[in-house]
Amino acid sequence: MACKRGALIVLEGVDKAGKTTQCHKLVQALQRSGRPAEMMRFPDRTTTIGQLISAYLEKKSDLEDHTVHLLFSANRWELVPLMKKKLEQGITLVVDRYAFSGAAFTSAKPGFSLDWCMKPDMGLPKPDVVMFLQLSPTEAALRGQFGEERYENSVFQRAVLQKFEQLMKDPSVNWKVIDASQNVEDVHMNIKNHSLKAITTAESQPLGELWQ
Ligand code: 2DT
Repeated sequence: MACKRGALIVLEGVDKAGKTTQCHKLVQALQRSGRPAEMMRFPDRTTTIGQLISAYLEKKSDLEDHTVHLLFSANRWELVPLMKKKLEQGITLVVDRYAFSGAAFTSAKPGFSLDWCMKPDMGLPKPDVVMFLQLSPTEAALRGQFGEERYENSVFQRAVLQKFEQLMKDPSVNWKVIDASQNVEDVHMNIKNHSLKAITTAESQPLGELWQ
């Protein structure tokens, strides 16, 4: 019998919501319970495309806005064969940001429609669940200063949050909103419960295609 596929689990949210911490905790918890799981993150700054993106985010280079949007998308597409292979091997992938960050961040810039921003990512492997770690801009600010990278300022983050809210209205995606203002362990339990359900569902369902 072919092995059951792993689940594609995505964590999204504005800066400081705790995505990376929660991704690590989830992978550890799944592994400890005997479920194969690995973490991925986008942008994946290790590839050639990822290095161009990283230089842009660190403000070491400037890139035209459409161009960088397409690079973020290309950075996901270049990893699709690896993602599919791992999922087919029964490995659950826990992903820190995905196409939703892509669409939300670029469409928060002037002159970009959400529709245009979603197009390059249409057909990507569809997550079995997308958990949005919700934190108000006021609470995010209480968690400390923003860093020095591009996009790390409260005005832009508010615009990004509005775009995420628009994306979450799409019923074709299995969104779960997580209250990220709770303590780390409570957030973790919440995320783990949704993930276990997604893993069970994924076992009997083929991987879908995003936004189509
Ligand atoms: P972190 O590496 O700290 O998560 O920051 N971004 C991300 C985009 O603009 N488009 C995308 O497609 C993705 C995945 C969000 C990465 C920064 O890059 C932004 C914050």
